[in-house]
Amino acid sequence: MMADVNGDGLQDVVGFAGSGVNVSLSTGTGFTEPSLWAAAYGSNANAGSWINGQHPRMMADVNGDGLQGVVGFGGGGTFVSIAEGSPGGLVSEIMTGLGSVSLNNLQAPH
Ligand SMILES: [Ca+2]
Repeated sequence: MMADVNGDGLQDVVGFAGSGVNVSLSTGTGFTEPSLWAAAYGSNANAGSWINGQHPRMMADVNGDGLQGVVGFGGGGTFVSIAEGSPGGLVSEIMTGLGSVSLNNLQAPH
């Protein structure tokens, strides 16, 4: 999907792969090589065993800072990661309500 994860006003490519969240930043004329921004929300066991069609994941600016982060709806609750604008910069946050989960359970959507 497309989302501005680094707040430069350019929509970046965000993919949920087996290993987790991969991002190709927009340069305005192209995109950077994809890099892993979070080893979570992926289909591999070590990325949480998220299943396409069962565990929706989307991009949203939940704290209004202009950076699109990840919101995932796993079986165990709602998971939110705030973008910090650089690779590795998807920081998990505990979301209250809608099924609160422990930070330690970020990678286990079930
Ligand atoms: Ca961007």
